[in-house]
Amino acid sequence: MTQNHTPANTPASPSADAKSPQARKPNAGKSPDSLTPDVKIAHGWLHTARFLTTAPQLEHLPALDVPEVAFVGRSNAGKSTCINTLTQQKRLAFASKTPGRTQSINLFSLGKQGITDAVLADLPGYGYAAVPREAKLRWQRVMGNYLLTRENLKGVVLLIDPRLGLTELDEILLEVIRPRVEEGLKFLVLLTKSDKLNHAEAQKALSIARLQSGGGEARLFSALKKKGLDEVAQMLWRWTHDDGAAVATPAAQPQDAPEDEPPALD
Ligand SMILES: Nc1nc2c(ncn2[C@@H]2O[C@H](COP(=O)(O)OP(=O)(O)OP(=O)(O)O)[C@@H](O)[C@H]2O)c(=O)[nH]1
Ligand SMILES: [Mg+2]
Repeated sequence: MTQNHTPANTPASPSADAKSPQARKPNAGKSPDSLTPDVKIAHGWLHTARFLTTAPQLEHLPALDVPEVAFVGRSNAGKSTCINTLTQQKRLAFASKTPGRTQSINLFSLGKQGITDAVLADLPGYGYAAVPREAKLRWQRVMGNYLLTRENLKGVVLLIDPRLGLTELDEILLEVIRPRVEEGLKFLVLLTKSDKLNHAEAQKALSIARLQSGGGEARLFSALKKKGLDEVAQMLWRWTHDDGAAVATPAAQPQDAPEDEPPALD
């Protein structure tokens, strides 16, 4: 099945608006009409997401010259659901109650009028106990190499289920990317499924995540409650448009996406 999506027609003057002070204002819980133009632009841009390609191995990934943002984290943390929520598309990335659903690196193009100006990468999760040891090690190597060598990688969103906290594999990932973060790679810890926590638990999880990630950016997110959506959308927009205008390349031809069952929130 080819996944085609119609780009949203949000009026955009990205370079000017992305730099205004309003770009830093969160708008959680506000109706679309009351959102700042920056939030509308960020959401309109994310809504243009379309499937680009899937790569079971690193060498199958196309070399791209547009900024790429990778969604990484434990199996079942909510990476695919987060991408679907941010892009307002139900089945762009394959989400499932069964851990280990995403098995390849899936790329999604972003950009209006078919012009790709950034790419989102949905990575397979790690730490799922039922995966054979060999497959686990192979995947850890692939992911490590991806994070270290992907030239157009501009940002990493590490998704954590706050009820589990940072696992050993999350900490290894933090170590792997630390040198690149020091060189300017954008990085965000996103505490997913925050709808499962009460306010006090969520605030505590946020403080711990900030400490454990070395004082980096951390945010609460809930696909179910649409929490954190505006902030993350704006952040992704800024990461990929920090020069005022992203390099535009002709849109790559989308390939056929594999079939899958619809997602269900747990
Ligand atoms: N309650 C709640 N459930 C969520 C949320 N986000 C994701 N889920 C559920 O968590 C499960 C796993 O979600 P996925 O998006 O498939 O997780 P993933 O990180 O992509 O998993 P892998 O592909 O196995 O690495 C699904 O049943 C989702 O519906 C959320 O914000 N709240
Ligand atoms: Mg997934």
